[in-house]
Amino acid sequence: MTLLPPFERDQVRSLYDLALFSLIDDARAVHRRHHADNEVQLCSLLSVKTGGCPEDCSYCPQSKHYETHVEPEKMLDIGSVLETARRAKGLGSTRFCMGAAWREVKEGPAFERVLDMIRGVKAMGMETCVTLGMLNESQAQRLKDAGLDAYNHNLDTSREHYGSIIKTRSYDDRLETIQNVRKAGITICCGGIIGMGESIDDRCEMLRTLANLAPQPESVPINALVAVRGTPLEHMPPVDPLELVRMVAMARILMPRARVRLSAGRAQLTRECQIFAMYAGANSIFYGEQLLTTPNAEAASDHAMLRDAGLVPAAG
Ligand code: SAM
Ligand code: DTB
Ligand code: SF4
Repeated sequence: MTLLPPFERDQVRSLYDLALFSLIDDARAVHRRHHADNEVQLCSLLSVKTGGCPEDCSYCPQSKHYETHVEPEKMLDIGSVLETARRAKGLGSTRFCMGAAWREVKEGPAFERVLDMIRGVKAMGMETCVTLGMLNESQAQRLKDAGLDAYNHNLDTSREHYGSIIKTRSYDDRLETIQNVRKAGITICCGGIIGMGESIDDRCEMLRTLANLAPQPESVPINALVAVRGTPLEHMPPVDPLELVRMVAMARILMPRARVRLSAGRAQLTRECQIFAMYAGANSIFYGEQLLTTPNAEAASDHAMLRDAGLVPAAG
C-alpha cells in the first residue's frame, strides 16, 4: 500500500485502526525501503539554559508557572558545553542537541553565545541541533550561517487539543517558526508527546499535520509524557507502551524518509518494547544519562540493548 500526502483525516485514522501486526508489517516494509534496517542514530541532549520559562506548557518542568524540581539556572558557558559535546561524541553520539527554556529567541549576548556553541559543536564534526522556542526568519538565517543542521520545534499535540495544554502561544505560532526555519534551509525536527489526556483522534491529527508539512520534517521525535511533579499533568496515567509503538509505526508509514526518534519516556519502557518500536520504524534515540531536566535510559544498557538486537549506531 502506498500512501501519499496530503493525507485526509480518515486515511490516518484507518492506519491507526489496523490490527497491530498489519500496521507493523506495513511500517516495516516502508522502513526497509528507505533506511538501513539495522542502524540507530544516537543523539545527545543538553539543556544550555534551564528553567524560568515564561510559557505555560502543562507538561514542562521548566515553566516558571509551576513549582517543580527545576530551579532556573544561568546559561552554560561555551567551554562546558563543548566539553559535554566532546564526551558525547566519544561515547558514540553523532548529533548534539542544545535546548534553551526560552519562549523565543532575542538578539543579544545569549543568542550570540548559542551561535558560538553551534560553531564549536559543528567544528567537532557532529550534527548540530538546537531548540530555542520561536524565532523569525533573520534569526533562523543567523543560525544557519553558524552551521546549524537542525531546529527542534514540536507541535506536541493536535490543533484541537493544543489550547488545553498551552495557553501562552498558539498552534499557528508554532507553524510559523517551522516555516521560518525551513526558509533558512535548516532541517526540521518536529514531533510531539502522547499521554497528555488527548484522544486517539488527536494523536492521528498530530501525525497528519506533521506529515502534511511540505516538505516533511527530516526528524520526528515521539515523546511519551514524563509526568513531572508540580506540573499540571503530574497525575496523568502512564501511556500504554503499545500505543507508543503504534505512533512510531504510523509516523514511519506517513513520513517514510524521516528519522523517527524514540524520545522522552524511553526510560520507562522495557528493552523489548524499545526493540519492538525500532522494528516498527524508530531509528534514532536520545542517548546519555539526562534528557533536559529528567533522567534518560542508561547509556551502558542502551549499548547492550542495541548489541543484543543486532543493531548498530549510525555513523552519522
Ligand atoms: N522552549 C523550547 C520549546 O518549547 O520549543 C525548547 C525546549 S522544550 C523543553 C522541547 C520539547 O520537549 C517540547 O516541545 C516537548 O515536546 C518536550 N518535552 C518537554 N517536557 C516534556 C515532558 N515532561 N515529557 C515529554 N516531553 C517533554
Ligand atoms: C524532544 O522532542 N524531546 C526532547 C527534545 N525534543 C528537546 C526533550 C524531552 C524533555 C523531557 C523532559 C525534560 O527532561 O525536561
Ligand atoms: Fe518553555 Fe519549552 Fe518548557 Fe514550553 S516546553 S515551558 S516553551 S521550555
